[in-house]
Amino acid sequence: MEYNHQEVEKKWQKHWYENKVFAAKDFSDKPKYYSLVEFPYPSGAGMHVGHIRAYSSLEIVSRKRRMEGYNVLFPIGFDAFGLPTENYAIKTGIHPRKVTDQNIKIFTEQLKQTGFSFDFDRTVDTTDEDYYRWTQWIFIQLFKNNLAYRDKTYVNYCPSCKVVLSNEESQGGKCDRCDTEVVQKEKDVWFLKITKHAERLLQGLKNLDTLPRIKIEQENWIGKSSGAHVDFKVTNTNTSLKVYTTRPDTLFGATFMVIAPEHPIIEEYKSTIKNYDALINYKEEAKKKTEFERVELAKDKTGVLIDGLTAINPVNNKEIPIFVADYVMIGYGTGAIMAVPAHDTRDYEFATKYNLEIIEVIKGGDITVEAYTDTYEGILVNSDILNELTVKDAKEKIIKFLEEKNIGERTTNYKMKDWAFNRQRYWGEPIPIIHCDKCGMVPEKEENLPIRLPVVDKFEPAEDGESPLANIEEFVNTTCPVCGGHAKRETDTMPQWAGSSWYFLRYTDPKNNKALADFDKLKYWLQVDWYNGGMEHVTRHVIYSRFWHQFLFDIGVVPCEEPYKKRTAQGLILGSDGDKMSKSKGNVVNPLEIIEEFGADTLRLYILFIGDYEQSTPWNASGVKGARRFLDKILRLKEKITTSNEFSKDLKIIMNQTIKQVSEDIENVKFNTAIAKLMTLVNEMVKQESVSRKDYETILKLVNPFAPHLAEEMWEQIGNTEGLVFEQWPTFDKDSLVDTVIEIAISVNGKVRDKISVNLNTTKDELQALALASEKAKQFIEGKEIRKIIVVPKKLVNIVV
Ligand code: ANZ
Ligand code: ZN
Repeated sequence: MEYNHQEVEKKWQKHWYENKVFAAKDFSDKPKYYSLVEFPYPSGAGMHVGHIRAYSSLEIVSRKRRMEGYNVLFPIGFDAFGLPTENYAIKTGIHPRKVTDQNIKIFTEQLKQTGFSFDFDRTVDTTDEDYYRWTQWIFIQLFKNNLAYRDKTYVNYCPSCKVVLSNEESQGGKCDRCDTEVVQKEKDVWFLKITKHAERLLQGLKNLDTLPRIKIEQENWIGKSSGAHVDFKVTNTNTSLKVYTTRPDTLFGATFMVIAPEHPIIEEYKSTIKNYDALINYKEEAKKKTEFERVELAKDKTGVLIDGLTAINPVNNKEIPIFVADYVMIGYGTGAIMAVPAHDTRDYEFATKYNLEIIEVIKGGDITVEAYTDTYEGILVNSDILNELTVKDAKEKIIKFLEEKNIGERTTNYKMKDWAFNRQRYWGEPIPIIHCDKCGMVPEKEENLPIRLPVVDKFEPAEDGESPLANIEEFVNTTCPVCGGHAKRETDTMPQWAGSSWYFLRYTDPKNNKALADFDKLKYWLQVDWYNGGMEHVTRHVIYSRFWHQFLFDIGVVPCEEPYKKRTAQGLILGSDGDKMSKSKGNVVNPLEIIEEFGADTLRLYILFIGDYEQSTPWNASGVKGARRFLDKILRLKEKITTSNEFSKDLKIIMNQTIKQVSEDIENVKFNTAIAKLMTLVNEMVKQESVSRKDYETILKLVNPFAPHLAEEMWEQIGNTEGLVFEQWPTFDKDSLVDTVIEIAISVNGKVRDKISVNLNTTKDELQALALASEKAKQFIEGKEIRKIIVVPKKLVNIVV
């Protein structure tokens, strides 16, 4: 029998989507389940296999949940602001709005061709005016609550994309999008004060159900450390240099200080410093390096001694030199450090290079070779009041000492920085702020939202990196919402992360025009029960959206403090050569070709069978055919089903085992082993002369989340009139998971006269008794003398008469 996948898949897709079978129902009595996948950027290239893998986990879970009786919200949308569309617009002159609409249409078609059970009526598009109106509204609330501010600072700037990048977007010192080396540029920047939430973002991780590595990445990003501030007096002045240190216990080993090239004390003591020009030159050089180069890469530490200023170590009153070096960052801690070369690797390298004093204060290493950085075993030496103490005790003691003497205090620090939140690009949400000469910066009136992007036909940023909106008079000139006078609009737009920081809220009420979403609907649907997405978004998008959510909770807009209950991340699909799929390598697999040739079900199955879901795994074309053969086998099994509503005797155990394993594997994102088990079961079924109706219905139900078109079709072909979507998920019988009952033959004088079923562990004596009690055997024993009874365990009992 040939399976016409094209016809069958179209038929079911039409049925599902036209009848809105997957529509989530607000306030239904069923328990709710909110499964969320990271929404795609609708690029012109359309869907690739990576998208399918990313959505498949919760596609399977959502289909299973519906069968378990849940009211499931499984939405999808489009994160459509951003550079690729804008760059395409610059190249072709086609307006980004038009490009976006086209791409969304294509993408939606492709998602439907794959059979995803999304609720397509709740689709959101971050570039839609009715959507970004609320993104702007949130920005205004942040501004009013002092969590959005403007400042002049050095920012990461990509000279090729001509945009300011956040730290998150320039990890490794390279532009996230084009890989160009990032440079530091002084700019007027909008910041969101995410650092205010650092501790809450850390605490909120405690209840997040996720893999340790996902938690650790977020923890490292937040980067909490605890230590102390210590004041070092600058010799012969009233000023002191404050440092942040995680190792106040090593204070007696601090033999010099290092400040960042941008440290303000250089300007303050310009006239006292004899080599001011050299310091300025050094600062200019440092500007050319990225933070990554300054902190991580530079094996060869550079620096300049400040000639004319020295400091006093407050615990031993020794005069120590002060250096300027670019391995100290102005934006972290206080921008100044006490250097302890004996126990800090960077300080050690620096001290060796400049021949500075190295004093051992922790016993245990060999400081003539390298810095000794272990803090677990060490005991303090050369440290006066701290001698003989452990590192831990020494820390406590010195902090108390510093606090008593008023020269320092206990402090906590976070590596995380405020979030640079503006871009000089066209295709983004305009920042809804107005600059008035009289009133300063004021937010646009909420009733005037959205501030629409003006329709233009030139999208390029100006050469100096100004936003293209700055050239549009009608946009820029406006009246001040406070005094009514002439004022100018902010012309920068928001970064792409804005729209994705709250989209999951909009899904609960996508068409609301009075609020970003109705509070009761939010209350019904939140939290997101399970969120799946890319590992690379764990530190950026997930932290950003948690920050916005916590803020919205604080101002009473959402009902819970944390948005997500559980988070997983899929691995990449690599090309068959093991490299990352890319056009230039020619190893990209087009999912639509596979859907065309083998069917969406085959593709879905194969993508989940390919390897462990959370690991990267290469593509393998021959595996696709194997997936298709599995489906063909299921199809052919229909020919041999009986009417029985019991499991076939020979299949009962494996049926129960499969139900158990598939159910559990899905919850543990072990889709590959779930499918392997289903394959084993189907092979067993193929071997049988017949299979019961119950056997067949069960395999269809179990396969349904993976290959829903075929499952629905066969379900209908065997006479069911209601679809599989809300059929009950199979349950297993605990007592039928292992084969415990065996058959024993009872023979008289070597001839089999009866067969009995006994438990596997029945003893020899019991077997003998059971044999003698057999009515059938009795007929041949009656009136005769029993000479011998031979028991072969697990096989037979022979009675010799
Ligand atoms: C003395 C010391 C002795 C340090 C020692 C470390 C080891 P984390 O854990 O990352 O927070 N530091 C402080 N501010 C800095 C800045 N702006 N740029 C570069 N380095 C800076 O690191 C805190 C430690 O990093 C601080 O503790 C300081 O060096 C350095 F055996 O102080 B430590
Ligand atoms: Zn004004």
